[in-house]
Amino acid sequence: MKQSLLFIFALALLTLSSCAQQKKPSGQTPDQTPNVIIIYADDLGYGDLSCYGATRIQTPHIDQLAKEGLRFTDAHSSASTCTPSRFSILTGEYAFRDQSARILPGNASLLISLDQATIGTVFQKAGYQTACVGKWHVGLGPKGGPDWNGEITPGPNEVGFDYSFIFPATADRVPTVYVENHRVVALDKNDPIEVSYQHKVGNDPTGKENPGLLKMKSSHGHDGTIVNGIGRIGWMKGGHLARWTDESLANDFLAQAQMFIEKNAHHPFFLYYAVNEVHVPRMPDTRFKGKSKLGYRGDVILEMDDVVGRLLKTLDYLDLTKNTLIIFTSDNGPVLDDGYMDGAVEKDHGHKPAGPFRGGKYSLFEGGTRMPFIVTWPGVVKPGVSDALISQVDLLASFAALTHQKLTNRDAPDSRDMLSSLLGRTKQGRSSYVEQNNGGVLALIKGNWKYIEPHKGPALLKAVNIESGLSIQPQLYDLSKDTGEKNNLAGAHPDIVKQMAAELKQIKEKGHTRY
Ligand code: NG6
Ligand code: CA
Repeated sequence: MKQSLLFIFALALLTLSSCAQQKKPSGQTPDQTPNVIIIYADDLGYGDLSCYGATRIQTPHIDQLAKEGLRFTDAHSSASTCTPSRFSILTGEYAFRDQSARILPGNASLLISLDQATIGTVFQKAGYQTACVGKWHVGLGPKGGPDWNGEITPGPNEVGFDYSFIFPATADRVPTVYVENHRVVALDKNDPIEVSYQHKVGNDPTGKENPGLLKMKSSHGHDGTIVNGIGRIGWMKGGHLARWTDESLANDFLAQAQMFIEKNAHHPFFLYYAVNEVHVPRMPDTRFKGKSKLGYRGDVILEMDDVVGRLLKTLDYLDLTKNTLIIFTSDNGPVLDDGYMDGAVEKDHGHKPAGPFRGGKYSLFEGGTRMPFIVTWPGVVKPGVSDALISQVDLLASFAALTHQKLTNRDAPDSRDMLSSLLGRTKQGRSSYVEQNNGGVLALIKGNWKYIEPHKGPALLKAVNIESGLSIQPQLYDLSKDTGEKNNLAGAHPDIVKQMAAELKQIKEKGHTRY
């Protein structure tokens, strides 16, 4: 009798604990494993949001996130261009370790190895449903590139995402199509897609031959196939029904993000939501054209703020806000003229897209990698501002910690568990970290010091009018006194230069920094 009572008691306990494990995240108390959303903007600078000091533009929805969450002032992407930054945020590995992790053409093969941990696989192992919606730009398909007319694999679904709705590279690169899981959306077998970055394919007009057909002229490059009145990089043939309309990009991605959230309202989810804004070609939804008075660049910032607001509303509506951790950040610094005449330069009206920092996209100066970075998790993350030094490369290990997982030495070689900093439990950040430009030239930040390794190259990137941060002399800046990186102290502190150069060399040779 006693024994059977004990048995029933044990059974009840077991049932209770398994119920607790299966409990739905919706409406939970906030200390349990949350849903996680990364909103990853494109080319959005530190100074582009009103919560980061912009006065010429107002971003009320993102400001609301900043008001309710933790706003970081010293958070970084790992690179000042897209592909390496995205590679790092996804894999927790510094992208300079892979020579091919540079701005990729639209037909490049998948950069991420199938046995590599990603932020997606971390959440999958924790039992989450995962999705990637938006810009991808880390390659698709096997060596030689993807088969646009068949199964496109491997891609996001093979590296940690249960669902994906993406465009392959950038909005200015062919093919200008959506890929849902393994297929081009609205593919027409009678109009097969062909893509080339070497030579013209097909008979569609190009920006070079038919500039009269353009609704937005290019300032440099972008003279390949014209899609939706805009010249692209590269040439494409076919897929006419599948080609997107730039004006709908923000809405289309938002709709997919919302559907994924809705579908998983009663199941833990992770959403990597990589919005297209504010990358070129900037062609906002008609509701936003002219709204900012800063040209289309300002208009797409407003549009991005609007879609963020609508995403937050969806979470509210589904009663998920309380148990959702959101990170809002960007992949690299800002640029005004990135190859199209869209009014960004003429109408900047004193707006400072990189805030107080020098340089921007493509640059090794802080403007290239110092990012807006906001974390919200109501009831857990206390509102405030944090000066902790963190890098996007840390998200993988931090998410592993959030979901109580151990990483092996094969995983995420440069990702550090910064969960306490991200949640505001400490103001302490990393002691050092590495950032790079698109060509893999490196800078090391350690304490107050920033060292940029010597490298040949133009000081000014003329086409985009951005200082590259390159010099054949070593550069050393004291960021605690000189955020603008104006005063090169390398000559005054040869010992520090030597030490930092040696450390950088060791970081390169060792192949990892987490262990
Ligand atoms: C450059 C493009 C630029 C942009 C960038 C990638 C030209 C002249 N410039 O080569 O428009 O597409 O690549 O941007 O073609 S990123 O944000 O994806 O890194
Ligand atoms: Ca970018």
